[in-house]
Amino acid sequence: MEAIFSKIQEVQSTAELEEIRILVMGKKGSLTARFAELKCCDAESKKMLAKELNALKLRFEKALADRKEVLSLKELEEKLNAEKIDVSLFSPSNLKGAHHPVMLMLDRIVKYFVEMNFSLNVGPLVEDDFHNFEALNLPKYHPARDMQDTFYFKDGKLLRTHTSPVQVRTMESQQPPIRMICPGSVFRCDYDLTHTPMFHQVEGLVVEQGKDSVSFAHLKFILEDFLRFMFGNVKVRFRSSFFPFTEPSAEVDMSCIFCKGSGCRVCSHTGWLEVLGCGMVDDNVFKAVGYENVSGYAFGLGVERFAMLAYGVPDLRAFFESDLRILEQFK
Ligand code: 2NM
Repeated sequence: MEAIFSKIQEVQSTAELEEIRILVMGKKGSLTARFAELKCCDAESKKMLAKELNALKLRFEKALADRKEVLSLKELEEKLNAEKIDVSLFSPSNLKGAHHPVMLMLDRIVKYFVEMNFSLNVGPLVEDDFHNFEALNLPKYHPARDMQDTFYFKDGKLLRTHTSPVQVRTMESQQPPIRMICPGSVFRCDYDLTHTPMFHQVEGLVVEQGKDSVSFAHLKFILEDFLRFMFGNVKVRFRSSFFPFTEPSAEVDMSCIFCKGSGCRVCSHTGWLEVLGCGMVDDNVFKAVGYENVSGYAFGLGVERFAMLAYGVPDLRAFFESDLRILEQFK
């Protein structure tokens, strides 16, 4: 046994120490075997032997623990030395940050409207029912308010499904004239090849005092001019449509930028790409914010869709996977 105590002082690693522990105290260990001897002797010698073995065991455990403390510290120090990083060394890696393509596109969209004298407004992502739905002429039980499309919180609040609530808040706190855009993230409970639960929108709103101050012609001009700024010399058409918050409403198509209108896979062989929604703001929206005798137009677009078209990105997921091989291409 004394040989083992000197061996404990000699070993140079915690692994070797563990081998010794197993040799002595393991299932088939030498000390374990001696404890087994306790079964086969009379009460008096059992007492004496037990006393001796227990003392030996305690001494052995203490020797192990003391040596382990010294060796662990030594091993930690060796590990730290081996993994030492000299932060003052020149880095051979050349990774630099860059703007995300969706943000590049957003900047370009914002640039156009700021040059056209629109102001920029932002608002909360967590909204209430009134600002996201009710004030926008989306009454209770409208399908768009379905749990399936909207992320609701337990208290009835929700994640905004469009940026229009920012415009409602602006109209509540300001009198016309209003000339604004509101860029930002919006949330819908939707996830497939062409939808992500979070995406970015830019919505615009122009309101002036007087029933006939702002016309559909103003709306047509600004959107046509905007699309030519973004995509070059495209053809633009307005298709009659429906939104609860505008009347009349229209969807805006531009000639396909990939096939120049002759038909391809991107435009489903129609020659046209749908890029915007718009219309004259519904009187019910003005009523909800306490406006009287005004007129105005509004429009909305999805930034990811614009980025896909402008940069020729065929898969929406490319914007959300943070794959450097893709992001690097937008430096
Ligand atoms: C769209 C299409 C048409 C819109 C309307 C409003 C508001 F607040 F003034 F009523 N904001 N945005 C609007 C109108 C949005 O997105 C496709």
